[in-house]
Amino acid sequence: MSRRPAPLSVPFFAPFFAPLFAPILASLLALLLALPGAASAQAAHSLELLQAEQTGINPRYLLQDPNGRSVTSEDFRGRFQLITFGYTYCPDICPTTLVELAEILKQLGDRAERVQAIFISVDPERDSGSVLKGYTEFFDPRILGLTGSPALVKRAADNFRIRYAKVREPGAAANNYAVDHSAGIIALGPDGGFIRKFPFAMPIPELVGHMKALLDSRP
Ligand SMILES: [Cu+2]
Repeated sequence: MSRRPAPLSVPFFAPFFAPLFAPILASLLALLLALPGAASAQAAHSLELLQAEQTGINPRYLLQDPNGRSVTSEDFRGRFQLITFGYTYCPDICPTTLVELAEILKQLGDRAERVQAIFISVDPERDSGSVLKGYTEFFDPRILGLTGSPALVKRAADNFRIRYAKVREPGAAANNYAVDHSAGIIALGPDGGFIRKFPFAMPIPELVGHMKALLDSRP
């Protein structure tokens, strides 16, 4: 899925926005929590098999954390990974998805220790380590922000079949652009293998239900 938001003149995540931002997040969360979830476990399982066969995802990345340390997909062996791609200036998709990741971690309680949530920025030019860290921590300190050189980011996105492209209005300043990007959350298992992709804005009760089932299936 791809969206084409209008380029922003100010970053979505600006400290002076925080007071405005909290009520927006609260209403977004209320909306997501209210949506019904009804997929049966059997149907979900069949869907996962189908997706694994069809996606062609190679779930590998080599990127950097906000402190500049190298992080690879192998670093989280033994734990599940929930990975989403985006950028901190994103007006809608990324905030929604990070609210979802934060809620999954919260609702899993202690079991969240077996899950690493990861936000990969496809906008390394603007998403410096400190910007990325501040952004993910706003939602939940357990969400790890990763990015890297444009080449490394491109390779990771290609591996995960994620598309992204800058969109700049004619005449806009060089650093004033939006980034179209694929949405959704990709789940990797404790063996590092691709499990499934959760579509954008799947209701939180469904996401949590799927994650509990996954944790149960691989004790
Ligand atoms: Cu986004």
